[in-house]
Formats: sequence, C-alpha cells, structure tokens
Amino acid sequence: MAQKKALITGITGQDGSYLAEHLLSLGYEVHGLVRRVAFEDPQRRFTRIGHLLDQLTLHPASLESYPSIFSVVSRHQFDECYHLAAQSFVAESFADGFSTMNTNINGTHYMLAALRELQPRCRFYFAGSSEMFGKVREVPQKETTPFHPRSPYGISKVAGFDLTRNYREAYEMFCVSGILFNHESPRRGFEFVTRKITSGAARIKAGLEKELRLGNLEARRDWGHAKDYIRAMHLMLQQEQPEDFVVASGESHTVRQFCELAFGEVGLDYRDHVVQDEQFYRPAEVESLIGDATRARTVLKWQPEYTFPALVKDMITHDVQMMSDRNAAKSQTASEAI
Ligand code: NDP
Ligand code: GDR
Repeated sequence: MAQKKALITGITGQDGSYLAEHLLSLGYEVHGLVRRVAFEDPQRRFTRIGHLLDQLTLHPASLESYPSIFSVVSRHQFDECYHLAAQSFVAESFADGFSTMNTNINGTHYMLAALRELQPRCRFYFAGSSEMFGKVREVPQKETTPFHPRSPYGISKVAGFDLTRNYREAYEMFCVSGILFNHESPRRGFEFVTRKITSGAARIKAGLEKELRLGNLEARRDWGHAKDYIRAMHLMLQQEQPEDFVVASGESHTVRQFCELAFGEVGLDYRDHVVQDEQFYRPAEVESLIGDATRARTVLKWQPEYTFPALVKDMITHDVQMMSDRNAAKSQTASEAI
C-alpha cells in the first residue's frame, strides 16, 4: 500500500507533537503547518518536536492568511489533514475574544475551503472541544448533548464544529470533529491548570517558591492523557463513514483533587502552599464536565491506557526531573566559571 501523507496544523503544540510521533510510527509521511516566526526561533518554538525535525516536512503558514494555507495545500497531495492549530487557552479568549474568533473560526474555514478547492478527497479532522458543552444540559455529555458554550473560545469551537459538519453535508467531504475532553501530559502548556500545578509543586519542592496561586479549586474536569487521545483522532479518519465522536475518560475530578494528588506525590500538603486568587477566576465558568465515550469505545475500539493517578504521576515526575536537570546544569556552569 502507498505511504499515506498527513498534514498537521498545530504540530508544535501538545497534541500535534504526539500525533506526529504516532503517525510516523504508523509509517506516514508527516507534514506540519507552522508559523513563520517559529523558523526564526527553533530552539524555543520547536521544543516539543525537536527530536522529530529530521523526519518531518514543515511549511510556514498562518491561520490568519488564506493565501498561505492555499499555497501549502496546493503543493502536496494529502490523504489526511488534522486541523489542531488554534488559540486554545480559554482564559485568553476572554482577554481577547476577537483574535481568538479570528484565528479559530476563520482559520478553520480557510483550511476547509482550501481543501475543498484543491483536494476534496483529503480526510479532515477538526479539534472540537468539551468546552462546547459549557453550561451542561445533560450529565454525562455525549455526541447528542446540545451545546451551550461559556467563552469566546467555546463559541469559536462550536462555529468550527458547524463549519466542519456543513462541509461534510454540503460537499460530501470526509470531515469529522472529535469532541475531546481535557487531555494533559508533560508537554502541556504551563498556563493550563494541570501543568501549572505540577510545575508549581516541583518548584516548591525544590525550594524555589513557597506558594502557588490558583483560581476556582472546585471546577470539575474529565482529564485524560494526550497520548491516549491522539490515537482516537487517527481512528476517526480510518472509519468508513465520517462521524463525530466524544473522547473522554468518563471520570471527573476537581482542581482541588488534582492539587492533592500532585503535591502528595512529592510529599507535600497542597493546603500549605495553594492560595486562591480572584485574578484566575473566569467571567463565566464551566463548572463541571464529564464525558460519555461509549461510542468511541465501541465503534472506534478506542481504549485509554492512562488512569487519572497515572496521568498526575507522569506529569509531576517529569516536572521534578526537569527541575533537578536545571539545577544540575546551573551548578555545572557555576563550577566551570570558578
Ligand atoms: P496547544 O495550545 O498546545 O497548541 C496549539 C497549536 O496551534 C500550536 O502549535 C500553535 O502554534 C498553533 N497555533 C496557534 N495559533 C496559530 C496561528 N495563528 N497560526 C498557526 N498556528 C497557530 O493546544 P493542544 O495541543 O492542547 O490542542 C490542540 C487542539 O485541540 C486545539 O485546537 C485545542 O483547542 C483543541 N483541544 C484541546 C484539548 C486539550 O485538552 N488539550 C481538548 C479539546 C480540544 P505555536 O506553537 O506557534 O503557538
Ligand atoms: P480548560 O483548561 O479551560 O478546561 O480548557 P484549564 O486547564 O485552563 O482550566 C481548567 C479549570 O481549572 C480552573 N482553574 C484554573 N485554570 C487555569 N488555567 N489557571 C488557574 O490558575 C486555575 N485555577 C482554577 C479553570 O477555571 C477551569 O475551570 C482546556 C484547553 O485545553 C482547551 O483548549 C480545551 O478545549 C479544553 O481544555 C477541553
């Protein structure tokens, strides 16, 4: 069988980097769409894909520019396109709703329009989100649960979901959305609550800081591991019919419980260090999310490997190790200077 070619937008992000690894391991030729500025600062911008650079083909483009996307899509024939690029931080979408909408809605529309024009047979995956459920209408949330987004980010994802469905229905393209619940990993951005907690606990353990300031500790999320969730994205594009799927662990935990476990892993009591701070509360909060991934489990035969405690352990172990590597590097530099 001919080697498959995939295009990943957002390849420098958490999910893009794991998905690239997964597709390479399956024998795909993997292309990535990255911002031009990334090429000017590869050390920092390619940290998650640095170990893969010699196996990837990267193309400069921006989600804000249709011509740049059109140009990438016109130069190669892709079998699959995973559209993961987005302004993905919910809190930032309250600070600048306009740019979140612009990047997330128009960016998705540009990708779909370019594929329709140039490669209507390419299969398309859209990174939908549990944030689309927002103020939930049903517990647990599944594919048929109505949406009620609570942030500009959530609204932009509902628009992306609708655009994706419309291209499927209007042009008979193989376009699907994964409705993924929160998924984390040692590659998670530092602004998201899980990584903020594990990196904060690691710094406190190393004696560099004393407290960690957080917002709403009672918010509940359904957290899984990104390595498990990217497998579901790939499975969705291998089906006979294009369909949308919820991907979730089916368990929900509070931010407080995440803190308790993470600090506990390094022998600390989170109550001695975590301080609640108004500035990290959101104007409209999504209080509680829990997904029902029965269809993904039965139709896609998707199974997650990580439990909640295993996820927390993976993240905190990585951050403690990172801290000790940094300290070792610092003392080496200091001793060389003497
Ligand atoms: P990240 O924030 O880690 O990665 C986002 C990616 O989008 C980065 O590669 C970033 O590039 C790229 N990007 C952002 N803006 C632009 C732009 N204007 N032009 C080109 N590229 C851009 O997100 P995740 O990997 O966690 O998530 C992947 C997708 O899945 C996102 O769409 C997110 O909204 C969605 N999602 C995530 C969930 C999660 O729990 N992680 C759950 C549900 C959905 P750069 O490195 O240059 O900033
Ligand atoms: P979320 O993730 O908004 O669910 O979106 P995030 O980790 O930012 O927040 C989760 C919950 O924790 C509460 N919280 C805090 N959050 C942050 N970031 N910082 C804090 O200090 C803090 N204190 C409490 C939040 O209020 C919230 O309730 C993520 C992103 O990856 C989206 O792109 C994705 O679509 C969804 O998950 C599913």
